[in-house]
Amino acid sequence: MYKLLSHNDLDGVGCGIIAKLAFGDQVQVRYNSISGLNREVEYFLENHDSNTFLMITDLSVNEENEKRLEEYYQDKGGVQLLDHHKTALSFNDYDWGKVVVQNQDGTLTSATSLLYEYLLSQELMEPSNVIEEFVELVRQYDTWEWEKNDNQKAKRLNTLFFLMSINDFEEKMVNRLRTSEHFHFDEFELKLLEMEEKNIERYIRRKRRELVQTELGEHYAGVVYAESYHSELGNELGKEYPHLDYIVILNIGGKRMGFRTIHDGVDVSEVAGLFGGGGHEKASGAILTEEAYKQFVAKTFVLEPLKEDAKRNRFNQKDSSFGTLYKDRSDNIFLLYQRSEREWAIEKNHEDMEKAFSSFDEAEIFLKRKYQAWLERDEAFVSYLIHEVNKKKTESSS
Ligand SMILES: [Mn+2]
Repeated sequence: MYKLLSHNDLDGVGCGIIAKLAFGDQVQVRYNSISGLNREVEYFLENHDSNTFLMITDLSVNEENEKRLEEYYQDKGGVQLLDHHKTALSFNDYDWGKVVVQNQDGTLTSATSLLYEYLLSQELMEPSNVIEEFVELVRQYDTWEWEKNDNQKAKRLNTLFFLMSINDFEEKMVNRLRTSEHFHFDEFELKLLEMEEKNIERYIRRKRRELVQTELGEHYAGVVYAESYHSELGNELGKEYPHLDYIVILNIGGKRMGFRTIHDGVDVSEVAGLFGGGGHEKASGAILTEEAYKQFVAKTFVLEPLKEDAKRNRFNQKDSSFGTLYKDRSDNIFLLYQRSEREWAIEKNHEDMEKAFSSFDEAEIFLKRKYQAWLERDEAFVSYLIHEVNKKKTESSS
């Protein structure tokens, strides 16, 4: 017999699906939250029968269970831990631990891809096209490579995962991977996905107007309250407000918070670490402690949300040769323009700010961080220009 303890997200459940394909009813699978795993491991160690081989995927155990598993292994117990989180790399010190973050070719790994390769290498499973396709979709979703590759199928797989119970999803996928040549969604699922995607779009549009800006250490963060669609939300808000280093998503009811960044230079697993959490460079999480509550909830409660840049402008465009007009909540008006070949400057209320920037983006980041300014609409830009022209006329005629 096998027992698999895995994470309760798509990648974790992907492991359960692969295990069921390999072992059928010879495997018992339990999906856990990050905090639930240790209880399950303790239960196993106290109640197992020695013929059961324990596998742990996409999660790692606490220090106490780490020691107990090592004793169990030394005592001839069968155990294998497979993970791809860089915070778990120290488990490679054990014979029963295998943590790989990156493949030889530089692509990132996922727990599902590691388990599939492991089972193939142990000859516990036969290679198959459709399973390989499924594993690759899960891997691309879990590592966010799908975004770079615009792999909508990978994204949709995760959307579908959240639309049904874990058991239904697992059963459906096991059947599909057993019987199909290639991985596909059926007609009903496609309809569901379409509806859900519209739903997510509306949700994100609403949340975009609720984002507040705060500073923590050297970083600028956007804070938003949300219970669903954390990945999509973190990604969309990050792109909408690129001057923010990362997005904090607060789930007050669940007393949890998630951190997401779209920037390569920012490591949100470090930010989560400040509050006792962890995760990946681009996505991490932690429990909403009292300290975090003060930082992200109490401190930001009085703030007004960021205003979105005007959309669909024809004239007031970023990095235009006429300059670009911004406004802030105190009615300050900023004109960002290119002063010389390598220099951008800002006029605040028609006065030079006596600051130079080496690019348009650098100047805009300054404006947005310091003043939370937004791109004005065309009408305001046009009247600003007319005002400037008239002023010059009056100056030259007097
Ligand atoms: Mn994973």
